[in-house]
Amino acid sequence: MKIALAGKPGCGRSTLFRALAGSVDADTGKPLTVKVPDRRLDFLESIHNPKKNTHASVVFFDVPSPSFSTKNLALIKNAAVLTVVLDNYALGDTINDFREIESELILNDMALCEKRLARLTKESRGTSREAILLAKLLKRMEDGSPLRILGLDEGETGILAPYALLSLKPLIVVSNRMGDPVTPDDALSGIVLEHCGTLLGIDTGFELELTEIEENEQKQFLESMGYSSSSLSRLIKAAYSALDLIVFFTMGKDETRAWPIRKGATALKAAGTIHSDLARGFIRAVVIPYNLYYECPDKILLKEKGKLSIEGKDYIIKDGDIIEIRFNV
Ligand SMILES: Nc1nc2c(ncn2[C@@H]2O[C@H](COP(=O)(O)OP(=O)(O)O)[C@@H](O)[C@H]2O)c(=O)[nH]1
Ligand SMILES: [Mg+2]
Repeated sequence: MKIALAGKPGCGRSTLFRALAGSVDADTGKPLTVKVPDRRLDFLESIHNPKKNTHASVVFFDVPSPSFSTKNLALIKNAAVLTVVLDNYALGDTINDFREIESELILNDMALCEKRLARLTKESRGTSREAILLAKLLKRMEDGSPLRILGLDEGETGILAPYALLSLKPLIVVSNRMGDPVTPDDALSGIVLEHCGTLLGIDTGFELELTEIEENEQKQFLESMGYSSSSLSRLIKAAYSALDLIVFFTMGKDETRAWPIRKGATALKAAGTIHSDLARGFIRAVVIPYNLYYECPDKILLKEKGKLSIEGKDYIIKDGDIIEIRFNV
């Protein structure tokens, strides 16, 4: 999963990037791949002691200034989630900056939709499903609505997917140095909510300083300042939630592994995520909810107690399910 970090010059984007990298020397010109921290996976690893423990990962990009130039927009288009950093520590006016950036995204989307619509009209396809949709979207964008607030259905987002429209991307707004938790009466929080974004307060300067001290002291420091967890954890959690992702696990002597998957995915889909053979030859899934396994990390005992669920291909995967696919190819 790719997450773009964008914002106005001096907003603290690179400071956040370095804090996420856990190093003041991190090269902001390169994508940063980080493991998704997961205590549940750590527990599974401690039980199985496997040859390999595979975390889910995310990739952060620091989109250079100006973040919304044509050249840099390509970087944002490439990302699954757009994170906009707002300067709330120095002279920044977060509400004004947010509005400006949002307009930038909308204007870019409008230009693209207009171009595409003109082309469809020229090819006498002005009454096609796509053309009608584009005309509808343009009308809303003219009124200042970003596409992510329109509640488009799957068919519509499917039509739009090739255009990677910016204001349709899941949005996380980082108010740099606003403190945590975000106060609900804050004007910015109201606007971000209206725009269907997720607002996080992150003190990027403080988080970067934290990377300089011992790891076990970091947690204590965070808590003493009233932060629930590191900016990395909070950003990833927000991104997973914005993308409707949950996690299931597989475990064994060779590998314990976390697999992100869309909420609502079936056991068959999960099987295919692991390997296409598992989907092709799917027989059934053996499912153990993580909490059950945490309390009794012994599969044989769980089986004797009748606690293993045997599920078919239409079973809906739940967050934290530990699954084993029985298959035959
Ligand atoms: N005190 C303080 N300084 C910050 C914070 N975030 C950024 N800065 C400073 O603001 C300047 C610009 O930050 P930088 O991350 O390079 O901005 P960018 O242009 O968005 O990449 C740097 O001198 C940072 O040290 C913060 O949360 N607190
Ligand atoms: Mg920078």
